[in-house]
Amino acid sequence: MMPEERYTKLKEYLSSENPILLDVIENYKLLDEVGHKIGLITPEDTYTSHISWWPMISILGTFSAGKSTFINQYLGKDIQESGNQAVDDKFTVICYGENEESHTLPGLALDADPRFPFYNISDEVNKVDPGEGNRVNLYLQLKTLKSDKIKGKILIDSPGFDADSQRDGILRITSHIVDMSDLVLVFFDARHPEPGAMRDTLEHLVGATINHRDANKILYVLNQIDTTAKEDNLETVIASWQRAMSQEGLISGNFYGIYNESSAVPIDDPAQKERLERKRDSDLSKITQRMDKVGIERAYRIIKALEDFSKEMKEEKIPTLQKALKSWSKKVLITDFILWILIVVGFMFAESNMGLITNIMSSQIISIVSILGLVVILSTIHIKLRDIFAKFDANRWMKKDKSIANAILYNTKWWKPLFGHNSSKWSLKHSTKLDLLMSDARTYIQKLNDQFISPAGKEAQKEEK
Ligand SMILES: Nc1nc2c(ncn2[C@@H]2O[C@H](COP(=O)(O)OP(=O)(O)OP(=O)(O)O)[C@@H](O)[C@H]2O)c(=O)[nH]1
Ligand SMILES: [Mg+2]
Repeated sequence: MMPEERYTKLKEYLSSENPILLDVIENYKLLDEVGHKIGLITPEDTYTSHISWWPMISILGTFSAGKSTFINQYLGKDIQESGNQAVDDKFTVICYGENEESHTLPGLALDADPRFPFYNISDEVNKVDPGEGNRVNLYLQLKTLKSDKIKGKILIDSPGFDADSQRDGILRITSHIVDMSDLVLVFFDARHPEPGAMRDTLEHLVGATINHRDANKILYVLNQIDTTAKEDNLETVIASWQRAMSQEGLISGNFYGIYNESSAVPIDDPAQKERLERKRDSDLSKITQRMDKVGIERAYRIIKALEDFSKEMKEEKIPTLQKALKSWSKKVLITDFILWILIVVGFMFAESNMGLITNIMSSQIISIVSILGLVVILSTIHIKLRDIFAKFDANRWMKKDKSIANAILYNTKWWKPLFGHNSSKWSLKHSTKLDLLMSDARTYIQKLNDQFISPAGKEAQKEEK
C-alpha cells in the first residue's frame, strides 16, 4: 500500500471518530515528505505506519494469572479460553468486527495489514530470531467481536510470560506491544505468596516496562487476591509483592489488587469478604476507567509521536546523516585523488614513451582522444568509488539505524552532488519544516486539552494517580 492510499484509509477511519486527528494526518504527510526528501524512509514507507492509530490496550503477565478471564469479564463475553494450565500460546489481538459471529484470523492477517499495529512484524521478529518471523501464525492471531465495549480500540491478550522458555521472537513482540500500547496491564497473581519463585519472570516483565518513557501507561495488577482469604493475609501478600517489584527497581508505580468474582474461591468470613470486595471494586473501577478513556490517551500519543519524530529527525537523524555523508565524501575524494594522480602520471609516462605514435598522427586528434578517454576513465572510477563507499557505510549502519543506512544510499547516488548535504542551506530547509511540525504538534495538544478540560477549569477527564 502506497502512502497516499494509507492516508485515505486512515481518514476514512478517523473521520467519524476524532476530527483533530484528521488534521494531524496532514502533518504526517508533511513529515513523510521531509523523510522522503532526505531518504530516511523509502518512497513506499510512511511514518503513519510506524505508530498505531487505534487505541491499544495490552494485557501481559505470568501464566494463569487470569489475563484471559479478566478480558472476558471486561468484554462481557467468553471470547478467550481460560484454564488452570498454560492456555494461551500466542498473542490474540481482539478488535471490533461487524459480523455477529466472532471470527479468528491467522497472524498473517495482522502482518500484512498496514492498519494494524503489527504490520510487518515478521521482519522485526526475523531480525532477532532469523526464520521465526515467517512463522508469524504461531505467534499472533486476530479475533473479531461485535461489541460496543471493543469498538474503536484494540485489546491484546498474551501468552503467559515465562522467562525460562521465552524465545527472542516473543520478547521482540512483547516490547513492540509495550511500545505501541496506550495502556499496559501487567498481571501477577496472589497465589504465589513468595514472588521470589518467579524472580526471572518478574525481572523480565518489570524490566521491560520500568524504564519506559511513559511509565504512567503501565499498571501493575495483583490478581486473584481472593486467595488470600484463607490465611487472611491480604496486606502481607501485597506488601511482599511490592517489595519484590521494588527489588527490580520499580519504586513508584500504579499498583492494584483485584479478583474475578465468578472464578473466586468462596470467602466464608463476611468481614473479610467485605474488605476484599471493597479493595477489588475500588481498584477495578480505576483500571476500567483507564481502559475506557484510552481513546484520549491515544490522541495525545499520536500527536506526541509527530513531535518526537520531527525532533528526532532534526536533532539526531539529520546531523548524524550529515556526518556520515561528510566522511563518505572525504573517502571518495581522497581515493579519487590518489587513483587520478596514478593514472595521470601513468598516462603522461606512456605519452612520453610513445612519442612515435604521436608524431605519426596529428597531435591535435591524439590529445582530444586521449583527454576524452581520460575523462571517461576518471569519472567511471569516481562513480564506482561513490558506490563502493556508500554501500560499505550503509552496511555498517544497517544494524544500528536502518533509516540512516537508507538515507546514505539515497544521497550518494551518482547524480547527487558530492558535497550538497554539507551546506547549511540543506539542513536549514528541512529544519524549518520540522520546526513548523513541532509547533503544530503543540497547538494540537492545546486543542485536545480544550476538548477535555472545560473553560471553568473543571476537569472533564479527571487524571487519577
Ligand atoms: N481464585 C481465582 N481464580 C481465578 C481468578 N481469575 C482467574 N482465575 C482462574 O485462574 C485460571 C487461569 O485463568 P486464565 O484467565 O486462563 O489465565 P491466563 O492468565 O489467561 O493464563 P494463560 O493464558 O495460560 O497465560 C483459571 O482456572 C481461572 O478460572 C481470580 O480472580 N481468582
Ligand atoms: Mg490466557
